[in-house]
Amino acid sequence: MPLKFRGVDFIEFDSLLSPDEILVRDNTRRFIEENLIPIIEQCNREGRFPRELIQPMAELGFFGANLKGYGCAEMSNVEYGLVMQEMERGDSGIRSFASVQSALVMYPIYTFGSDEQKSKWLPALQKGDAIGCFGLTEPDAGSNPAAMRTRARRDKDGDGYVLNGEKMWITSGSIAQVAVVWAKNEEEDGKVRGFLVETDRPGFRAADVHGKWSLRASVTSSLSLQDVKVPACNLLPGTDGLKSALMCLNQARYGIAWGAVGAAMACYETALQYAGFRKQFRDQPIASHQLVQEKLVWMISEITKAQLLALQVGRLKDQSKARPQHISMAKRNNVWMALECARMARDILGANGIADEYPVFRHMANLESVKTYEGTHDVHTLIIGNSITGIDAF
Ligand code: TGC
Ligand code: FAD
Repeated sequence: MPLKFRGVDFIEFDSLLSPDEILVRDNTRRFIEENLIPIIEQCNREGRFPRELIQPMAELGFFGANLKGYGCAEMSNVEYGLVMQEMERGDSGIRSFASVQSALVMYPIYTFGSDEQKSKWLPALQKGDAIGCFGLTEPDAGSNPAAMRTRARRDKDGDGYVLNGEKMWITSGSIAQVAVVWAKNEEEDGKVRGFLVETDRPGFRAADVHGKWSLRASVTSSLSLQDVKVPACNLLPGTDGLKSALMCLNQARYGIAWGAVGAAMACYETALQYAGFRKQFRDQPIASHQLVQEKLVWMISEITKAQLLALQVGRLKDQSKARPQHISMAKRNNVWMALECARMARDILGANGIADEYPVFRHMANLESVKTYEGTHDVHTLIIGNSITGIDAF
C-alpha cells in the first residue's frame, strides 16, 4: 500500500529555518511527491533515468541553484541543501543527477571558466538544455585520483590539446553534451587541469554500466577518450592542480549530506507507519513491541542529529566558513546514518521490506553507492583524522 509522507521534525527543527527556506523545501517536496514518487519504482525496475523530469526541474531552478547570475536561482546554501534533501527523499538517482549538473559541472565552469565558457554553458545547463558529467575517477584511480592516467598534450597541428584516457563510473556520462574531464597536462609536468569536452568530438565514447543493483534510476557510464582534440579555449583556465577538482567535490559532498537525510526520512516514515498497522502477537501492532520501538527511536534520534549537522555546515557555508573537513564529517555521518536507517526499516517491514511496493530496499541499495562515491566512508574518516591529528594516514 502506498504511504504518504508526514514531516520528520522531532525538536522543532523548522523553527531554525527561515520562511524562505521552508518555502523552497515544501515546493521541492510537492514537486517530488507529484512527479517522481508515482514513477520511481517503475524507473528503478526498468533501470531508467526519468529524463522527462529534467525540464520541469530546470524550470523550478534546481540546477546551479546556489550560483549567482546566468539565470540561476541564487538560493542560499541552506536552501540548496533542502532541495537536495527533498530530491533524495524521492530517490538518490535524481539527487545525483542534480548534484552532478550543479556541483560538478556548473560549479567548475562558474569558478574556473572563462567568460566565454560561462556564457556558453551556464545558461544552457541551468535550463536543462545541456546535460553535463564530471570525469575524475578512472578504472585504477578511485579514492586516489592523483594516480589518474588521463593525459592532455599540446596538439602539434593546431592551437589546442589532445586528450587520451579512460574514466569510469561517470554519472550521466552517456546522456551528457559536455564532460568536465580532469587530465594531467604534459606541458606542465603533469599538473592536473580541467577540460570541457563536447561529447560529440571524434574519439570520445561513453558506454553505460549495466547490471547495477544500486542507483538504477541514474545513468552511470564509462568514458573513453582516444586522441580527442579540443581547442585551447576548452581548457578551464582557472584550474590549478588536483585541488581544483577537490574543490568541486566539496560542493557535491555538501549536497549529499542533506540528501542522505531525505533518504533516511523516507525510510523512517515508512517503517513508523508500517509498524502502526502491522499486527503480530496478541493482535497488537508491532510498534507496541519494545524492540521495534528501540529501532524507531534510534532512527529519529540519528535523523535529528544529522539534520542539525547539515544545517550547521550549511550556515557555515553561507558565511564562507565551511572547511573541507566539516563537509567530510557531514557526508560521512549522514550517509552512514541513512544506510543504517534503511537497514533497520527493512528489518521492521519483515518480508515486505524486500518488495518494491515500499521504497525502503531501493533507498538501501542506493545508499550503498552514496557511501562509496564522493569519497568513501573510510576516506572521509581519514580526512577528518588528518585534520584533528595533523597526520596523513592514507
Ligand atoms: P592532498 O595532497 O591532500 O591535496 C592536494 C591539494 O588539494 C587540497 N585539498 C582540497 N582543497 C579543497 N577541497 C578539498 N576537499 C581538498 N582536499 C585537499 C590540499 O590542501 C592540497 O592543496 P595544495 O595547495 O597543498 O596543493 O591530495 P591527495 O592526492 O593526497 O588526496 C587526498 C584525498 C584522498 C582526500 C583526495 O584524493 C580525495 O578526496 N579522494 C576521494 C576521491 C573522490 O571523492 N572522488 C569523487 C569522484 S566524483 C564522484 O564520486 C561523483 S558521484 C556524484 C553523484 O552521482 O552524486
Ligand atoms: P577504491 O578506491 O578502490 O576503494 C575500495 C575500498 O578501499 C574502499 O572501501 C575504500 O574506502 C578503501 N580504501 C582505499 N584507499 C584506502 C586507504 N588509503 N585507507 C583505507 N581504506 C582505503 N566518479 C566520478 O569521477 N564522477 C562521477 O560522476 C561518479 N559517479 C559515480 C556513480 C556511482 C553510482 C558510483 C558507484 C561511483 C561514481 N563515481 C564517480 C566513482 C566514485 O567516486 C568512486 O567509486 C569512489 O571514489 C571510490 O573509488 P573506487 O570505487 O575505485 O574504490
